[in-house]
Parts: sequence; C-alpha cells; structure tokens
Amino acid sequence: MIVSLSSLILANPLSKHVSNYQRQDAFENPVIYADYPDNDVFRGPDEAYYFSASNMHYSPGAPVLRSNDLVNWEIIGHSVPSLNWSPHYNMSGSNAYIKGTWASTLRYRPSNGLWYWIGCIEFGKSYVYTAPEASGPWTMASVIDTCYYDCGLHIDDDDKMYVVYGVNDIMIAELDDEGLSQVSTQQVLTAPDEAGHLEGNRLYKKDGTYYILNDSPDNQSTYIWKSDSIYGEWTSKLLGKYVSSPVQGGGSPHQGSLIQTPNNNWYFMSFTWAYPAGRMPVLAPIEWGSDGFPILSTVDGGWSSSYPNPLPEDGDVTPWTGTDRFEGNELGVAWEWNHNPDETRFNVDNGLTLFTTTVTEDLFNARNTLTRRGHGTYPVAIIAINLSQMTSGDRCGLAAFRDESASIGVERSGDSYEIVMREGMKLNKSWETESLGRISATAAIYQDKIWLRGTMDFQASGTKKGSFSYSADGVTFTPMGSEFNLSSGWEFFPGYRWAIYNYATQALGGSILVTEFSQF
Ligand SMILES: *[C@@H]1O[C@H](CO)[C@@H](O)[C@H](O)[C@H]1NC(C)=O
Ligand SMILES: *[C@@H]1O[C@H](CO)[C@@H](O)[C@H](O)[C@H]1NC(C)=O
Ligand SMILES: *[C@@H]1O[C@H](CO)[C@@H](O)[C@H](O)[C@H]1NC(C)=O
Ligand SMILES: *[C@@H]1O[C@H](CO)[C@@H](O)[C@H](O)[C@H]1NC(C)=O
Ligand SMILES: CC(=O)N[C@H]1CO[C@H](CO)[C@@H](O)[C@@H]1O
Repeated sequence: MIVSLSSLILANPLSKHVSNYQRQDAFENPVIYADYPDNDVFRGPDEAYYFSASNMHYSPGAPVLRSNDLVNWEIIGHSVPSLNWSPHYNMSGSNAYIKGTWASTLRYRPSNGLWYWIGCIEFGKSYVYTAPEASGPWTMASVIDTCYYDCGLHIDDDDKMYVVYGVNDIMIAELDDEGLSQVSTQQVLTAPDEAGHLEGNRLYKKDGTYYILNDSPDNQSTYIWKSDSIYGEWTSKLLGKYVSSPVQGGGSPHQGSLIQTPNNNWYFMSFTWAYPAGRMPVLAPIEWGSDGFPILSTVDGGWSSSYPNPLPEDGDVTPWTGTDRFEGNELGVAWEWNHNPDETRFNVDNGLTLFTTTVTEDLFNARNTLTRRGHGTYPVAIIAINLSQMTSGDRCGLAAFRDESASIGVERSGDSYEIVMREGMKLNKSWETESLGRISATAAIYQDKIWLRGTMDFQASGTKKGSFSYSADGVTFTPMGSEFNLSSGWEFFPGYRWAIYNYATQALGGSILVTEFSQF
C-alpha cells in the first residue's frame, strides 16, 4: 500500500523515529480486518512471525497465523485440534458458547524444537499442547491444575520456562524441564488501584531486563512493568490509556504483544473492539525511553490508521478472499466448526457433504455448522449447494452467525422446496436460545442447485445491517427480504461469521453437497 508519509512525519511527535525509514510504503490498521483477538505474536525460529489467537467455542481452537512482514498474515493451523475438555463442546446436553480458548500463549522452544501452546479453560485447569511445527500436528501434552488465566509464556536465556498469568494479583509460575508441569508459582505484582481488572499478561526479556505487559479493560489502559529479576521488584508505567482507536468506531486498543524485528525495532500488536466484525489486530511502532520503558508511537495522540511498514512487504500469503471448492479430502485451515463437529457426518471429496446431524429447529443447537470469519469492511460470501439429497423437514443454507443470527436457506417439506430467510434468532445473556427467530421472506425454487449470497456491513461505525440474495445460476442474484440486524454488543466476544448449516427438523438421513464457498 502506498501512502504519503509527509503528513504522518509532521504530525508525529516521534518524527525522528518515523523518518528513520527510508521506505515510502506503509500499512493500514487493522492489519487484519477480521476477528483475531487476544494475540500472542512473536518471531519464530525461521524469522517469520507467529500469531496465536483465541476463538472460544469454535473448533479447532486457537488459530495460528504466520507472516514475514507483520502486516500480511495467513492462517496456517490451530493449536487445539478438538475442544475435548467437556461434553458441552460436543453440544452434548448443553452448549459451550464463549467458553473454550481464551487469552492463551504460543512459543517456540529452541532447545527441543517444540512449539508450546498453553491456555486455561473455563477458569479451571490449564492445558499444554505441543507440536513439532507451528502448523501441527498438535497434541495435548499435559494438564496443569492451576488456571493460567490470560497467560504469557516466556522461555528464558537458560531455557527455563515461565508463565505469567492472573487477574489483579499477577503470578509467575516456573515449569519443569519438559514444560509440562508446574514447579512453583508466586505472586509478583498487584494491580494499581486505578487499574480495575488487570489481565492479558505477557512476559519478555530485553537486554537483561524483564518486562510484563498487561492491561485493564475497565480503563482501556495498557501497563508495562519492568524488573531486573523475574520475581521482582516490578515497577510500572502506562503504555497507553484511552488512546483512540485507528478504526473508526472501535474501542481503545489495550492488550496484545510486544514484538522485536531483526533491525531491532519494536512493535505493539494490540486489538480494537470493533463489532460487528469482532476484535481486530492493530499494529504500532514503539520506542524505548531513557527510563527503560517503551513509548507507543501515536499520531495526534491516537493510534494511527497508518504507519511505515516494519519490514519489506511480503504479500506472498494465502489471500483472505477467493473461492474454496473443497478440493482434496480435507477442509482448508481457515474453516472452524461451531463447537466440535461429529466427524462421521461430513465428508470432503471435491465438494463438502454435510449430513444433517441434529434434529432441531434451533440453529444454535445444530451440530456440524461450518463457519468462516467475515473479512473486510463489507464482507460478501456466496455458497453453491446441490439440494438433491435433502429429506423432508431439512433446512440448509448460509447464516450471518453470532448471538443474533439471520439466515437464507432452502427448506424442504414433503416434496416442496422453498427459499426461506429467517432473522431474529437470538441467544440470551447466558448464551441459551431466547428466540428461534421468524421467517421474514420466502421465494420459490425450481431446480436442485442454488447459490446463496450474504453481505454484512462490518464497520463499527456502520449501519449494523446485512442482506441476502439468491441465484439459480451463480451470476444473477435476486435480493431476499429486507436488511437484517447485526448485533454489536461485546459480551458474546466473537464477531460475525458466515455459517454453512444443514439440520433436520424431522429425522436424520438427508445431506447437502456444498460445491463452493466464495468470499470477497
Ligand atoms: C466428543 O465426541 C467425540 C466423538 O465425536 C468423542 O471422541 C469425545 O470423547 C467427546 N468429548 C467429550 C469431552 O465428551
Ligand atoms: C446434484 O446432485 C445430483 C446427485 O446427487 C446430480 O444428479 C445432479 O446432477 C446435481 N445437480 C447439479 C445441478 O449439479
Ligand atoms: C432490527 O432492529 C430494529 C431497530 O432496532 C428493530 O425494530 C427490529 O425489530 C429488529 N429486527 C429483528 C428481527 O429483531
Ligand atoms: C436464558 O435462557 C435460559 C433457558 O430459558 C434460562 O434458564 C436462563 O435463565 C436465561 N438467562 C438469561 C440471562 O436470561
Ligand atoms: C482512573 C480510572 O478511570 N479508574 C477506573 C478504572 O476502572 C475501575 C473499574 O471499572 C474504576 O473503578 C476506576 O474508577
């Protein structure tokens, strides 16, 4: 992306820093216009950058992204192959909405060549997953009885592994040589009075000094702590408080990661709360002050929508947009199921077959709903479905999926098929179904294949609306009903996704063949 830097340099109090760049290129915030919250970003052994995010009730869990330049990112896998901590992740008896992976941590350990992911699940135990490659295969390696709430793993110069974690009373645990069990843990600092909840912890070492990065969502502030020794004494400074978002309508960024580049520049990757899209990563340079604390590079006192590129741009990554025809026999890494799927009831074979898995009238309780994050300011998705194997009572289609959902799909009743738009499907604040929604439009269908299209306005400052259309040929689309609502509360955490669903209201046995999914 080419933008003029002259205005940036003039407006920036850290203009010396900015003008150090000889390059005339810059990136824009958010660096990914999609929901990748709670980032833990660091430089890996191959000089690429790795980004771990949380994804709550979506399976597989804890997506891993990779970049060569901190700006162009691609998804390479997930650290948690299946959410196997409790039957409700299987939608067995109850659901697990907004449980699952929360702020967790990812690191590479040079001494044994393993990647470690550590996270606390539901305020209970912490789980350690390891892999020989960041892309996997990942396996659960151990369970630790302490909850490493909002944790950050640090592997010290002597190869010892430490985990910083906790809320308000911030603790550091030392792990054993394998990194699989806890040797000791102790409190290292307490939240300042004005902080509210202090959480989102990360632990770093720079030039022999330890740093803890954490934040207070109540006060939208980020704290940085330093100490000469790991257990203290720690002193703190604000890295930012109520610093305006680079994204219009977004919340002040206040949690994330500090990242060092090979040219010894440092960056803060944070995220802005910006619904309906979700929590989107934003990046800014930091400078180190003479007191040994970092300073956020702001423009006119706020996060800038644009900064110079940290590194030579490397856009050779899988694009966020394009068409997936479900080639081969495995789903692409960008797909995540709503809760764990029943693995026996879908099939990828140059097309995706979804067998109905649940008899229900409730999208929120239907298993094997396949999701994909929306991407960009106005995400558009199109799916093509062959309907010939539907059975009576089945409902399939495309949903704009969150705690308030809307869908366009095909419903079969006896020998009659109809295109149906539903809206107003809602979860209540305990994330149980409050409303099954209502039919808001119907249309006739004349063939066994259909294209369904959805659009959403993802801007936090936008209309909070989406719309649907359908097509018999994938070229000419007919609008369906009127615009539907997008929720923008933060309590449900994950932002809107596209969801491909197929559930039965009468009996199992039917299936659909999804031949393509396109995202623009
Ligand atoms: C979830 O279901 C799978 C089979 O689909 C099973 O292997 C797994 O043990 C179940 N998990 C829990 C926690 O019940
Ligand atoms: C839909 O699938 C059936 C086989 O299940 C096939 O006979 C039919 O030709 C397909 N329709 C289209 C339009 O591809
Ligand atoms: C959408 O939002 C409008 C305005 O808040 C409201 O009147 C309408 O009932 C909502 N629609 C649904 C289906 O909830
Ligand atoms: C949500 O709905 C469930 C089931 O009806 C109910 O038990 C629960 O109290 C509701 N929670 C809230 C916050 O309304
Ligand atoms: C200085 C300030 O804004 N402090 C607030 C931080 O958040 C806590 C919890 O919401 C409030 O009690 C403080 O007043």
